[in-house]
Amino acid sequence: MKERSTEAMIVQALKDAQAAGVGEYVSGEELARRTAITRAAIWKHIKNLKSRGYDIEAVRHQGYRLVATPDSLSPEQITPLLMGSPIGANIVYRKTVDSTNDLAKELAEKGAPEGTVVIAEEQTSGKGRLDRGWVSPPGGIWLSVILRPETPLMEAARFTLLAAVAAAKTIEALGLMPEIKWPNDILLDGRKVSGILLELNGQLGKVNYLVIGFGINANIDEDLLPPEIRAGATTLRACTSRIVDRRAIAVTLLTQLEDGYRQLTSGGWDAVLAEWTKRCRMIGRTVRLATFHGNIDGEFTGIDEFGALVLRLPGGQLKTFSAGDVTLL
Ligand code: BT5
Repeated sequence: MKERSTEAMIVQALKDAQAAGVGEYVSGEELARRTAITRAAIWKHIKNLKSRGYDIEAVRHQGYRLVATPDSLSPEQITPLLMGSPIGANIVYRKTVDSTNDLAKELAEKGAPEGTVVIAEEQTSGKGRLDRGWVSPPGGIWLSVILRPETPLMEAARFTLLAAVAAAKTIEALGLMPEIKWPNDILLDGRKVSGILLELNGQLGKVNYLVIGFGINANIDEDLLPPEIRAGATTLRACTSRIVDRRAIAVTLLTQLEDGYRQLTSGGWDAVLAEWTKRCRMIGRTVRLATFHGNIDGEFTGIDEFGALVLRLPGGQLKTFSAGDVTLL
């Protein structure tokens, strides 16, 4: 018990230095003075902390610096759990970023390899679709993946559906029953727990790169969501009544994406679509689709080969849509 309280004091001292930003290092002498133990004992505690997942850097003549706490989604925490999965082999980690999708696109332009993942603890201007925002306070999982599939531009939307399946399976691993809402929402009890934003760069007929951004409301404090969003949103913490392990969730997500990506790029679209369809409760029901050109009501009959939504209009005619927001009527 005594050991734990000494270690808590050490962590606090390192966090204070991190917050102050000056140098960020705390010398062994200083830590020994604060905790009233020897420098050798400090070293032993630092080793303990490291074994508990704290990433602490020790530099001769400077001291110790806290790089990451166990809950962080830093590569030090994530990489060992990924066990060599190509997606996540290269992780770019930021405490704060405007948008992981924007940073991922910037890196993709500069030639970042397929499988590069950008993760941030917080986004200051997280993006949704159609210039909407995505509120991203600390405690969530905000990450973007760069993929470079050999695929025609027309089929790029298949990857949004694949991403939704990966996110849904990840949430199911927590014992929850998510629902997918076309094209990219993951709902729990009818409220949004995760959103996906696919952005792409391509030339006529060919994709250069895709950036798939995942936002998962893991442990975020719902009070940090603006009231108008709060009503339609939920978090994994609220749905499980416990603090969830963000690292394990991020790793499951990347592994699920990797599996699905292999499947999809080796001719497995039908299987991906079946996984998607099974989790979409709107199929066969009458929905309203809000598009740029107004609302259209019809029966949601399914998804076509390009990932577009197929509606049966009141006259019986089938029509496909590649963008819009659906609600049940
Ligand atoms: C989405 O857009 O759902 C895509 C969200 C993608 C976010 C990820 S986070 C990592 C990566 N980097 C980024 O910058 N973005 C991606 P859409 O379907 O347009 O939904 C956006 C709407 O969801 C907003 O207009 C709000 O109403 C609502 N919303 C915003 N923040 C939310 C949150 N944290 N939880 C639930 N709903 C939210």
